[in-house]
Amino acid sequence: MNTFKTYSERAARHPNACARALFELMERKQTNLSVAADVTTKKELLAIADGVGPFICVLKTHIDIVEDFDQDLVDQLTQLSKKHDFMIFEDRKFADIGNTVKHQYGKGIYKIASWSHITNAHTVPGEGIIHGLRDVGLPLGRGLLLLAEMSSKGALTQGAYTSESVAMARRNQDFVFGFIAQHQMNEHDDEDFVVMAPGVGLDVKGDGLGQQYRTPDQVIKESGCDVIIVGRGIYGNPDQVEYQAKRYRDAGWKAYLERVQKQ
Ligand code: S5P
Repeated sequence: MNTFKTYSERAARHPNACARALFELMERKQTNLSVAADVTTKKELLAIADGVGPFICVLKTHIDIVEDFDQDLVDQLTQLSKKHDFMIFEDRKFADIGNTVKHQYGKGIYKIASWSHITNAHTVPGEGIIHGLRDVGLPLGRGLLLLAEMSSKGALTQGAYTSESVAMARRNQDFVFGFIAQHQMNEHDDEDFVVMAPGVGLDVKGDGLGQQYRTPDQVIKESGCDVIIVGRGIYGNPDQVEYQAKRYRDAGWKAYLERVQKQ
């Protein structure tokens, strides 16, 4: 099973360029940590990106919550991604018909496709959403994750919804390289979807607004996910951002090593 292979073994065999680049980066930096930097000012976002940069493989953004967004923010994030060697993932959660998401991805104020290596989409509108995003993203070498399972309590992303989402990914593997989910999704050896899992915390179980946390061990070792996405657990206390990033990086990497040693 691919779950028990190392990230570099998976990089060597992966048909999707975005997945290959991510696995190579993870092995090079020895990290499977993605930080969700959900802050509302440019200054805070850049400070977090620079502080956690050495410890992460992916910086996950919600660019539309930044009150003083401008092109300079994107330019500086891009420079930081080169300086620290991480990928940028704009967590846009597209959810409209193909024609609309094309514009949302490539145009408007944010021009997400021009700077974000990875983005994601809900599958609720059907496969046209993937085709619309692919028209814009594939020529730029971008990759897409589908939301197959959500971390929040009562999420409707289960059963047939999840399996249909996986089937959509299977039919679009040139652009779709994985999922936001809570478990690994591969059904056989020819399949190697990357799973990034949010809802990760070492100290608390929830946030009072439906979020549910599991530990890096549960996510990486027991559920076979590849990347842990951690937000408030890392930036929640501004004095401890780097300390917590190291702590989660170490916990995620240890869980991965233990998993691949089982093979
Ligand atoms: O199912 C999901 C999918 C996502 S992308 N649950 C989530 O929490 N997320 C995102 O992960 C969410 O938008 C936020 O940016 C991050 C979790 O943040 P935390 O502060 O709860 O760790």
